[in-house]
Amino acid sequence: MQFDKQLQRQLSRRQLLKYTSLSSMGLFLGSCGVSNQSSIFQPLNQKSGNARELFEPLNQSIEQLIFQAKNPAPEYPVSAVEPNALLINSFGITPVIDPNSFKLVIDGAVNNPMQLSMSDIQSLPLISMVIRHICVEGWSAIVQWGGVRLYDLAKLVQPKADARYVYFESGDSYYESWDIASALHPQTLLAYQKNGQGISIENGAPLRLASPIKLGYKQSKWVTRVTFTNELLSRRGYWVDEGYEWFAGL
Ligand SMILES: Nc1nc2c(c(=O)[nH]1)N[C@H]1C(S)=C(S)[C@@H](COP(=O)(O)O)O[C@H]1N2
Ligand SMILES: [Mo]
Repeated sequence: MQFDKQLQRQLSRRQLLKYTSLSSMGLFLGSCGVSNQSSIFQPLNQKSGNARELFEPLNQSIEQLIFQAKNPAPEYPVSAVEPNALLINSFGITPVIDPNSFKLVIDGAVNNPMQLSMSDIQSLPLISMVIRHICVEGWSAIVQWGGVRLYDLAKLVQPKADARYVYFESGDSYYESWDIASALHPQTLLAYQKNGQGISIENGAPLRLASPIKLGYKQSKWVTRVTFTNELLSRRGYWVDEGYEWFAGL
């Protein structure tokens, strides 16, 4: 995969230069997205000061699971976008999250738990894809999403070898869980753009899941926390716990 090689090159160059502080991340990855030189990746624990440790490839056991994942889902040209077809579908309140103070927590079965600001996230490669969003309520929409691959975030936090699931908590108390292969699939993004603009609050700002390999109810909006686990907990998903299928693959 071309993009992975690119990221790998950037990261190994960084390793060669033996940067020990993550505060230089914005400088390096700035060419790929919005640069933010003052940003630092804020570790949740003491372990993480060392860039070498953070930018290693994922461990073999997890890479194998990802390669077993199925082929890419279809993408569309930008001209196919249906700007009005994406209906807002939220079970309850619409949380308003201040993007300036927001920190995405990534924790659980990982070696380097982190809290990332939107600037940190936007200094990682910006991936854009035009995909079909499908809601089980009988509507679909071709949407362009822009954001960061969960795979790239996983490279920072380094899931442990026995991590198998990823939990997503949302600002409206929605929750979801995914198998790790689908979560780290190259087309699974934490998106902050929709149809070329900043994502609206109703569509899940500042960060929402977007992936063409899962049904609409798996695409959590207002994601505040990503937790890797080695087992599936009884609380599996807001709609899943009402009887909808857990895997919900397309
Ligand atoms: N946090 C949260 N995420 C959510 C939902 C929700 O109610 N809360 N609804 C889901 C459903 S059923 C669908 S189809 C999509 C709809 O996304 P949209 O409102 O941006 O069109 O969001 C999904 N993600
Ligand atoms: Mo949905």
